[in-house]
Amino acid sequence: VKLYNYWRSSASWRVRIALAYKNVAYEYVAVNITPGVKAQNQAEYQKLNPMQQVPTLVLDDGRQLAQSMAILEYLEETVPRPSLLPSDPYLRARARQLAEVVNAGIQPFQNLPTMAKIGELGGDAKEFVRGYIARGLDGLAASAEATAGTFLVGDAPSFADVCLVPQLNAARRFELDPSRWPLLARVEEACMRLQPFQAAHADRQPDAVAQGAK
Ligand SMILES: N[C@@H](CCC(=O)N[C@@H](CS)C(=O)NCC(=O)O)C(=O)O
Repeated sequence: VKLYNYWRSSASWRVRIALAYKNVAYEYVAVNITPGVKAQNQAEYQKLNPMQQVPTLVLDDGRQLAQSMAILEYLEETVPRPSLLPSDPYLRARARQLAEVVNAGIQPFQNLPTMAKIGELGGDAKEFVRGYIARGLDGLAASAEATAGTFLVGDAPSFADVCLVPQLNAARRFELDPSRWPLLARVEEACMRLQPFQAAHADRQPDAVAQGAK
């Protein structure tokens, strides 16, 4: 498979974690979404992903799949082991619940076009984003108390942790210190002890290195 993605994109990063966790080899195709380049808006890429966003997974037969949560579900169904969902149906739903707090409740507000629009309207985009991240992480931390073990839901990583790690990185970029949410900071540490989470880290991707990240 080929993963069209960008090193610092949190949605891309989720898919990289799942691919690494499930030991799926992939070709890394960098799409530079920085405001000065906007490679996601080029006609060629738009054919792959009409939403003009990363990530897009292109299967070996050429079919495409977008939306990181849909890609995670696809990988879970096609490569069930090791699993990124608990076996109990209620806990599976809780893992998805926590993932959606990030996917639906935070990330859309921190996306580049959203920030650009807030700026155009005369608002303080950074302050706007900071507010949504803090509100979302407050909710995430409180919700996770019911299920957390070593990870957000029990003692194995799930979709919830796959979404958490890139989101905490984004929080730092907006000058929010994750230590404000001790449970989330502790789970992030547990995740980062695992090789697949290390391999998927933004700073280790080829386009990050090329851009002289951080
Ligand atoms: N819900 C989508 C979000 C995709 C998304 O917002 N991607 C961002 C990067 S994290 C992007 O491509 N931003 C550039 C743009 O929207 O122009 C997913 O989970 O895949």
